Amino acid sequence: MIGLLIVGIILLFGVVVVQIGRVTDLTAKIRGEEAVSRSVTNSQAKWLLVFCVAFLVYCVASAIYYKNSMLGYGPHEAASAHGGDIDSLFNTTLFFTGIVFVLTHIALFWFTYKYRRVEGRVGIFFSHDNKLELVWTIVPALVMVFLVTNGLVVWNEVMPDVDPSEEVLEFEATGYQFAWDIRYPGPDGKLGTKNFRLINLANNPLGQDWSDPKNIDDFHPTEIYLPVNQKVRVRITAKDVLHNFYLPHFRLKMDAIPGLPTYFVFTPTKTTEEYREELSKYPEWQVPADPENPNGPQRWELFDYELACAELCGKGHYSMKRIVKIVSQEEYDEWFDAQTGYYIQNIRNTNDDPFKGQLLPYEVEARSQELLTEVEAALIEDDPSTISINLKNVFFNIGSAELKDDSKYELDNIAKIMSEYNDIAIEISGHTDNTGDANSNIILSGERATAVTQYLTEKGISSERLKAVGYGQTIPAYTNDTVEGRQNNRRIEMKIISQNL
Ligand SMILES: [Cu+2]
Repeated sequence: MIGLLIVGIILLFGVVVVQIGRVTDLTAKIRGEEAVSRSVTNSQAKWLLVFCVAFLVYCVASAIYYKNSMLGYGPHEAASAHGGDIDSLFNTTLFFTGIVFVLTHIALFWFTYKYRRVEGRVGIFFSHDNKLELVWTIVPALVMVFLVTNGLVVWNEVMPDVDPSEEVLEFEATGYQFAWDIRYPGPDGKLGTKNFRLINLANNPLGQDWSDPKNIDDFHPTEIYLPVNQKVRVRITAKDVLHNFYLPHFRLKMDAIPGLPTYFVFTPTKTTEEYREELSKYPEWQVPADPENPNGPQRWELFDYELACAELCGKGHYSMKRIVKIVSQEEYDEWFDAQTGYYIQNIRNTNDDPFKGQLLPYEVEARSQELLTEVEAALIEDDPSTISINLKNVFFNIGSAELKDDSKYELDNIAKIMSEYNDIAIEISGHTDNTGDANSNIILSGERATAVTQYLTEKGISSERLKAVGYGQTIPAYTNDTVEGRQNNRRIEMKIISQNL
């Protein structure tokens, strides 16, 4: 309907223009061409002056009216350490180009008025003037030199990379059609290596090389969290076409190029909360975020920094948005601790895992803590011997009592705990599932328990504090009807049988 209306208006406008032309033609014929031409020129020249004034007033008025929506003004002061420099660079440039803009327009329209056609006036023949040439070459050159120098100074302040010895938080952003993959280093603080040949959209979107230990704890969060006042280095790259990593509130914009990683170093200086607080002082932000829900939260309350793609990279370009939260160091640490590595969540012990069936340092570490907690919990019981502790990281070769290498972590931990609590004696018991001959199961489980106590003796624990028993299949802890249950039943347990030796 609106489309039809617009077409109608355009058609009518065309008809009006054609009719005016005809009327002008007719009057010209009646009054004589010359007189008509003079009057048309005069009125055009005056109207152009009016247009010039109206245009300049409109430009200035709209700039003032929309001031608080523009970056660098009102509530939109830069939220990063370098942002102020960029804003003042823009303002300086705007100051000079603004003067040129206004003067050029005044000159343009004033000249069309002043030099309109006047009966009997002839143009001056003017071929060359050295002074004029010098003036309009030197003045813009000086202004340009000033602007470029100023720009270079800011560039050199904003763009340097971090010193290798400097402590920075580094994360990586990879653009693709149409989203960002964000990757943070885990507790080791280092991003793992990547290889584009390893990219697999199902379970390795970035092509991380899992045999690199630095990759084990890298995580892929959905939101970008950064601690306030912490220097951050973003590694920026892309997987398909050109994208652009754009954080408008931090005055950060950098191309994301496939095959050519770029970076940007910046320091956020305002938390999301502080920015919201700033916005809350402006009436245009004190309105309900959802007009249909007038009592709901206001616009400023729902504000979030965001990452956008500033390259027209395809038809889903608009959807390349990610929320950025700037928080206090404590909040950041809390968020960071709650993240789980991509490898741990998606790859560990699958067929893509190069470490399948092996213990990894983070698992050894976690288990060591867990075992100590279990022992301490048993020790505060009235009768610790009622508590069976499953030694889940003790492994044997199939059908034999030969300990696998990875068992040493668990057993070394037991030795350590027994040296610390040097007044306890323990029973190590072997258990099997219900497959095979019951008697041979008793024998095998006994031999396995003995292998454990022998290892502990070698580690300096007195054999008087150790007892090995084989229970075979007599004490199943799980059902023997499932594969998993049977696997869990094949186990080594530990019990504290006496205290205060
Ligand atoms: Cu893009």
